[in-house]
Amino acid sequence: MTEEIRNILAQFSLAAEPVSCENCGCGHINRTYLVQDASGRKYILQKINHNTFRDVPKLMDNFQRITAHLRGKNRDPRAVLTLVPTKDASAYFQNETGFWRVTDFVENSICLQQPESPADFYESARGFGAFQQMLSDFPAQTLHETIPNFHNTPDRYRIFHEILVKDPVGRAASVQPEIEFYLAREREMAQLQSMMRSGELPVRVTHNDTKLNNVLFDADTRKALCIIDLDTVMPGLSLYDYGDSIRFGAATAAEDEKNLEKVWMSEEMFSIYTKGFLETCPGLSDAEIEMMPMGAKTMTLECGLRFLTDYLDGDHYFAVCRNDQNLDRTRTQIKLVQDMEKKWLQMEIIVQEERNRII
Ligand code: ADP
Ligand code: GN1
Ligand code: MG
Repeated sequence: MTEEIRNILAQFSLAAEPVSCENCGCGHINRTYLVQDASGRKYILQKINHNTFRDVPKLMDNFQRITAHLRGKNRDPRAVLTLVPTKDASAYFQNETGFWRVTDFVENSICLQQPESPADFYESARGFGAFQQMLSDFPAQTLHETIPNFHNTPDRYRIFHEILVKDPVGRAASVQPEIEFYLAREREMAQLQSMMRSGELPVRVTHNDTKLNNVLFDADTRKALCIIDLDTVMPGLSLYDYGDSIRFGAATAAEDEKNLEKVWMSEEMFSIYTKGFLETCPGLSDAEIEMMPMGAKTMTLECGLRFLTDYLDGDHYFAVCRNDQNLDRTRTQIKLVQDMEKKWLQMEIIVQEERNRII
């Protein structure tokens, strides 16, 4: 354990002296460590990415209010993230390097990078659907926007155009087909935002980052146990959560897979996730359900656009551990969108079938 980490942990009310601290998880944004103390209790220490989240006090205010609300609806303490306060009762500690927080490690849980079976993906859908349902009576407008315009796809295009014009690291010429792909779909990708503005799609409290590795499963029952990574919980559309899960978990290969022949969207996974989400989130409107295929496509396209923008900008936003990783990520997302376009009619039929099954 480094001296810095030891000093940071000394600020928090751990049950006993910390004895070990190691890197943990595969998140692209925060730095995450698994800590153990002399009593054997485990914790998660995180350095919150201050470049991504500009107002950490407000973010932590959201975190505390959301977890308090969820705690009122769950009997199992492991089902909701629990903050460990600092010795002066703050939710986070700030030093010269940034902002730090500690939560209890969720014991006897597993975190998957890809579903190992359709049942895993179904359980994740039930976890995220229930999360949204439990927050349906939380006043969305009182939450801070931790990243303004996070899923405003037209605004993501605006930033893309800006970077494209600047081409700061001279990469644009080498990725013309990818750039063309996104430009060709710019108009269509404004649909969710315009339906939100017109009131056709309701604003809810949403998680906004519903990758499979942001839900912990119970190691014994393999059921969804705890939704984590709450930094982006803010007002949004249900389709952001539904769509982002499909983008990640219905893909047949890793987000940065180089061999695109291995990458497509599994209809079986699409179907099972839709079923789990509809079952646990009964308050969805007809328009929200009808737009589910569009939610999946928009979130997949937007994420790929963000990877490409970051690649053109010189890889500053998403953590990378090798050259061209953001470009590989872009290409898998393009392949997924192309596959969804081919399977569009089937996706619409699956959504209708799953909905009819529930009614
Ligand atoms: P990021 O924003 O970087 O994705 P996360 O909050 O998702 O950060 O944490 C990264 C990883 O750390 C998770 O995918 C999970 O494996 C692990 N993790 C985070 N919090 C906990 C927790 N309370 N208990 C167990 N594992 C956790
Ligand atoms: C980031 O933090 P993490 O790894 O769960 C990103 C998401 C992207 C995702 C792509 C705050 O999620 O929006 O969809 O990477 N989070 C943020 O893997 O930008
Ligand atoms: Mg995460």
